[in-house]
Amino acid sequence: MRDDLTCRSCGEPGLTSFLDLGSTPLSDALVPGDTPAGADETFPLEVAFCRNCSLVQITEEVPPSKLFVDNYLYFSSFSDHLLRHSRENALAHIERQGLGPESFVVEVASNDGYLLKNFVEAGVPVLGIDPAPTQAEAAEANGVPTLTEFFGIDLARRIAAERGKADVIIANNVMAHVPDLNGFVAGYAELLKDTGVVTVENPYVRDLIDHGAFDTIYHEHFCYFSCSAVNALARRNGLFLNHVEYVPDLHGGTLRWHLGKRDEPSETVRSYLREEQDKGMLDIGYYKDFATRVHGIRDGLLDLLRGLKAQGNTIAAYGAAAKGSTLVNFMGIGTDLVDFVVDRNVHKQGLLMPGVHIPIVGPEALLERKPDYTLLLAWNFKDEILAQQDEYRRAGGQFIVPVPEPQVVA
Ligand code: JHZ
Repeated sequence: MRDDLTCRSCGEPGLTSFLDLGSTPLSDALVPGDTPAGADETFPLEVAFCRNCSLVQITEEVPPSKLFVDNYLYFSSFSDHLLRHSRENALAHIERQGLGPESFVVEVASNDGYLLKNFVEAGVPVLGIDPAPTQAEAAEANGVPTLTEFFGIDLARRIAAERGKADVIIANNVMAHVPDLNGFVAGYAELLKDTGVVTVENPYVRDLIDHGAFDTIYHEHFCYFSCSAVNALARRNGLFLNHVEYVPDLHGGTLRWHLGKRDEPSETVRSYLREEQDKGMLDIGYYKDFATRVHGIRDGLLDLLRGLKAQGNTIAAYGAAAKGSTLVNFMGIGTDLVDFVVDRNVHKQGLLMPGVHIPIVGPEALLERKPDYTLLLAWNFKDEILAQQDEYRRAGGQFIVPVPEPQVVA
């Protein structure tokens, strides 16, 4: 029990800790090639549960200005799968809400404009908000007007006053990144028209736990959401959870929550809330053996990698993802086991994975250097990456998928 902490959402005093991943560097803080070993700053990474509103959250709060502004290199447009998913999402909004030139769509954490560009193409006015300057610049170049700021209630008021209220607010993979959760959600309510809809996507904490996806826990992600936690959070801030969609093949299992100003829940809401209660997700018992399972994954993967190495195999990794950083740092996988990491994101190439300092290069290195095995750190894009690396696989290269349990895929 951490009596020194209160819940980020409901303010309940005391949180129950259930997993300690040690002290790790910031997952997206990739470092230059000449950084000396041991120089990276690390922060405790511990996960806890709120017995009142059931929100899963980390205990440490690294300031967002440290996490997202300097050297934040995540660009949404490097996955074809995510681009397709986002386009479908935009088209569904346009159709369902009957959006047109008089409408107004706002996206929080609009990154490089990967999603809003679809509305722009359809003639729907948009505004992107993202504090990361390089991504915001890329969005502007994509024709997506973008404010380089953190979203919260003050900015929501300012936009509402200057531009009017929004028909649609989209917030994908951002609600987990916010320390002041209530201020953030109150901002949605402030900016939304009475008839408008907010859609929020985030990995589902049920799947994180059930699939052993411990590596999606890192300092950028303050919270890990269930429907029950989102329902309570929305109501506390003037919104209602009205619909839930499940996207199984995105980030290991994602939910899209639809929030609005009227309380008109569809059957999906009742059914998810009931299921979470029936599964025991509102109780610490559900999370208790997670640490044991995570240690099992660590031991299994380290045994596998060390065994392969001892037999003379060469090993690389695919995806300098934030989750990859949690995994290699928690497990202590360095250049003694993995020679290099490949990543399609040109901004990451030439840098080193934080902490363990494995060099990052372009994906062509797999065919050039033909490692016998490649640890798939971006396992959430398994189908896309395996298909794209068909030639490497035909040349004998094999992938290792780390979760839910280490597995070799020829
Ligand atoms: P990816 C991201 O986490 C970012 P990360 C963020 N923190 C978040 O909240 C979660 O998602 C949900 C590369 N790649 O997206 C691109 C290829 O090289 O799984 C990325 O660097 N080739 C906001 O960072 C990395 O892999 C490819 O074909 O854990 C994937 O990172 C593809 C598809 C990706 O997430």
